[in-house]
Amino acid sequence: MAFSSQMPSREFLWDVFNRVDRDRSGYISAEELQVALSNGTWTPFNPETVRLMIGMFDKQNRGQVNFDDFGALWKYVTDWQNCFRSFDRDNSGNIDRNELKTALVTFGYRLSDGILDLLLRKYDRSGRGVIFFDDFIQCCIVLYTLTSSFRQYDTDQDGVITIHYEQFLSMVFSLKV
Ligand SMILES: [Ca+2]
Ligand SMILES: [Ca+2]
Repeated sequence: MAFSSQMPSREFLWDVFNRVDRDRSGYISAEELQVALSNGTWTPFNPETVRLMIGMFDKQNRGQVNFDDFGALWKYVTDWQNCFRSFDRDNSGNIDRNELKTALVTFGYRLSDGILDLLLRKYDRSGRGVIFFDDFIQCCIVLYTLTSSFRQYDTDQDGVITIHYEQFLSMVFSLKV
């Protein structure tokens, strides 16, 4: 895929869309997207990441993406690929602990080493202390979603919130993760 994050031509997108839409239904399902995406390993692309991405661009809430929404999805995936490559300093095809730390600081997170290790453990599916492309996206989306949710309650922005049990439940259950 191209390195540029500019929106490509409609013809180009139409061509990609038709290749991804294997059953020619006019919609890209989670299964079709999963087949089209590559995480640089021989393992299937993380289905949770696919589901999160379809959910973001599926305006009609059908669990599938039509051509109108596909351009935005294509750009989103391309931007993530560029982002991943830029943080994968040693071109190993994965993100190690130091690379993850740099990425999160660049995104504006101030997290302790304990949380960094927690994230690494949770999203390191190979057990080698590294995070692959698909899991990196999931990690960033979940972290972003949790942080946004926390900030809604942290009105004075001191990093501390006091919430009641039911507020906590509604906070957790309203999360799209
Ligand atoms: Ca289809
Ligand atoms: Ca690396």
